[in-house]
Amino acid sequence: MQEVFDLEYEALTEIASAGSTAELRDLKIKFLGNNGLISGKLREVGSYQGDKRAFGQAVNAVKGAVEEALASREEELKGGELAAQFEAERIDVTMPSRPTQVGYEHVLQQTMNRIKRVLGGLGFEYLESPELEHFRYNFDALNYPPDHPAMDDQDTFYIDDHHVLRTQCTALQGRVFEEVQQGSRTLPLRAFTIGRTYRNEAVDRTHSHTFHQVDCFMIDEKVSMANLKGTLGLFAREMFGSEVTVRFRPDFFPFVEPGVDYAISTPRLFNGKWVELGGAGLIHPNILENYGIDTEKYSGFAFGLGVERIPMMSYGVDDLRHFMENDLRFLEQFRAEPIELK
Ligand code: FA5
Repeated sequence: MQEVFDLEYEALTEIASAGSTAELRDLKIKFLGNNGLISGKLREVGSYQGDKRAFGQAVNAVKGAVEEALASREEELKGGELAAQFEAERIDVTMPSRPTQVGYEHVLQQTMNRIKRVLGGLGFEYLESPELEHFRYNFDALNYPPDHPAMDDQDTFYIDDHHVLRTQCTALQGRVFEEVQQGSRTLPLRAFTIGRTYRNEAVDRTHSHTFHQVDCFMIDEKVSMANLKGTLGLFAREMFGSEVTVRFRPDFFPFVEPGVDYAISTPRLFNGKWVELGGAGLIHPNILENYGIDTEKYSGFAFGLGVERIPMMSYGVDDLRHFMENDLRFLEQFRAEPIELK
């Protein structure tokens, strides 16, 4: 019988000194589990040599006492553990927060916004235009004779026999002149578009198969090369600052007569080297006449520029591929207004 009391003493002492609920679980198995010490004693009752009844009662009493001790010690330990867990997981509300990442518009988008502001300020209306274009707007409407070699300069991606990924934003002209012809748009007019342009071209520092152009034109009475030069001079100063110099040299495009190429130079960049931004000229009278516009009364100018060339010149970027590669180390240098989250 003494061994039963010894067992009770051992169990209660170990329970009292258990330091965690995990330890308690082990003790419960040790004493009360199927193969536990107290369960073993209960099995001995039947074969006990002596007062079986008193032995059985004693073992049961020990079992009850151990169960009770386990339960109350578990309560104590649980409370402490929960408090420790809360302490460990306490949130310090006074800690400074992590800075939120703010998005910025891509440098090309910033440039296009700027162009829109400058040309919009000069009274030109911004018009959207399709990237997938009818062959006739991209070429035929622009006075390209069929199979003219000038089209080879703008070899492109054909979608089918009649549709191409546009090679030049000048393709907008035919669409607008059609509206004039149909009477839904009146003269004088000033319009421009900006968008993605495609050519089947080998990629190098200054050329890509996918790039952006701004194309702008006006028709009014007595529009001359002086108006064109004045507009492009002003555009250059607005975009690049007052020290910029502008150069025009004769060039050929089927849709202008005379035609020029348009280059700028600034002492700040590329050692003042001339960089060609695009082409320009007076809209070819053939085109105006094709759309029923009276060339005795009206004339027009047009110009088309590569958008990538503009930030290249503003920031001294010597390779246009940087604009397409989406390397944040490059793009994060051009932070204008953060994008407004809606
Ligand atoms: C044209 O595309 C004419 N439509 C411009 C024009 C409009 C002339 C109106 C007269 C009147 P050009 O092929 O030169 O012209 O291209 C104009 C500009 O687009 C180039 O000066 C250059 O800045 C840019 N550009 C042309 N090809 C590429 C290319 N592969 N990658 C990047 N920019 C290009």
